[in-house]
Amino acid sequence: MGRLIIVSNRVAPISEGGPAAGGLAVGVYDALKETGGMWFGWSGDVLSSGQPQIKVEERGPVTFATIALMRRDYDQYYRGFSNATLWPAFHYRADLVQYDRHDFEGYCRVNAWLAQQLVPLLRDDDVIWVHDYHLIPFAQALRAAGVKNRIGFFLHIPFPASQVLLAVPPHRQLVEALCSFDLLGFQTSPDLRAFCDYIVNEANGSVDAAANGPLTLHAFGRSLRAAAYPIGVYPDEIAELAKAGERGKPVRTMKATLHSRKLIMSVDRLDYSKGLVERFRAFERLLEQASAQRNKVSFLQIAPPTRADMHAYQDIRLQLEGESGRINGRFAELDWTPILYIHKQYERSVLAALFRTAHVGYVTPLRDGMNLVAKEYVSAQDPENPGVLVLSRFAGAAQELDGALIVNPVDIDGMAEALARALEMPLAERQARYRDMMVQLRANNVSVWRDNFMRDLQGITATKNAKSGKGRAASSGKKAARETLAG
Ligand code: ADQ
Repeated sequence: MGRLIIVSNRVAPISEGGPAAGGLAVGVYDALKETGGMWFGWSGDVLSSGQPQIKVEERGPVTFATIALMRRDYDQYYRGFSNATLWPAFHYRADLVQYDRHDFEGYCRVNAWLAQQLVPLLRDDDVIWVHDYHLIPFAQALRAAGVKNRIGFFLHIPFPASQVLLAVPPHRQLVEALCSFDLLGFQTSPDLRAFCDYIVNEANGSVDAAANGPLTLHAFGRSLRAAAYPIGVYPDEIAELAKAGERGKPVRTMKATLHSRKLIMSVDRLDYSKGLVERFRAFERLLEQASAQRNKVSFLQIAPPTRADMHAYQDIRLQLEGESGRINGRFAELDWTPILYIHKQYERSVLAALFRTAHVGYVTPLRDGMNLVAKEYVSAQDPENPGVLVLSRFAGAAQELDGALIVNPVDIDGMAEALARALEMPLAERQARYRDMMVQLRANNVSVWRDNFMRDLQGITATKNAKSGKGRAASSGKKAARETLAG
């Protein structure tokens, strides 16, 4: 097999075990460090003048090839079309969608430019795996540059229902561009279904169901494959990190602060899709309605700011600071602050150890492609005395984690009830729910996610080359590892 070439907007400056607030960085790096290969993308630097140059660095089995963006490219491609248009639309926030046709032109221009930068680094047998919404036109651009390699795409965020996608003016160009990939991967079957719905009802295309393995789609004069590949974590590695950190300083400090109170814990990038305001209000409702919980429970919200130069993100930050101040002002006592709201990033080992200390993992996004925090929280628990996951039905993870208490993140009373139930849940029920979820997390870890996607991508070429038409090998049978439209 040729090298695996990962392409994503941001190539994270990851040092082993260090902080990496972003699910794509965590998942992709975990997947790539096992197989080795190259990771290509933006360095995170923005230049006001000069000419960006590719920087190639070897770190263990992984070669990092990064390049800076010019200021205008950053504004149009990253802040503009990717994060002011696609991000809100794909998270069902049509009310927040901002569209500027010049930003879309910039988005396409940067995709074409990045593709041209990658071409000289490619070998004929490389397999290219492109990640996320910043790079939807990337395969089209590589094909225009004559690249014939297999190219797959994985969407880390939700794929919206057609009626929501139509709010993005160049929706048709975007879906046509997606059809230049050989294989499309989505987080869940509802995302896959939404994409197929667009293909059939808006693009006049067709979908051939498969008994197992990816669907075959025909649209815009091309045939491609598509399936759901839910991203995972390494649950046993996280469990070890969490156990090792149990007696560490962060956990000791946290326990000293708690004074035997119970802990509800959330970790998110500070983003309006994560449902933080509703979450704070549901915690407030818990304190209002279950007065016995006052001074008996604290809520730790860790939320490092991201995209801080965008208005929508400044707004959510201000709103949350207002809410936490208001709720603390209302309920705090001399020896108790109900909400601890922290903006810092932490090392993965510290987060894992804190998760193990928390009686409730409180993960309630309004929409989320998957949500790795939900999976990390469960993985970090002590099997003898596990905590309870309270999880939004709109996180992709809710498709898999049946053992969680599933909530609707706009139902403040419902979430407050779920918190109360989680805080009081008997040990036997907590253990049973934890065991169920761990079976699922182990069966569908990051390697399974990567291997299933890569096998299907390789399988497409094998089928094409051999012209056998016999399709791909049978699946490994692991539940939810590859869901089809029927799944
Ligand atoms: P994100 O929106 O970033 O990811 P998520 O999946 O929860 O969301 O991943 C966040 C990651 O960053 C987790 O691994 C978490 O531990 C880490 N993290 C968050 N805050 C941190 C902090 N303060 N310090 C250190 N680490 C922190 C996108 C999609 C998701 C999808 C992932 C992966 O939006 O839906 O699950 O990609 O596909």
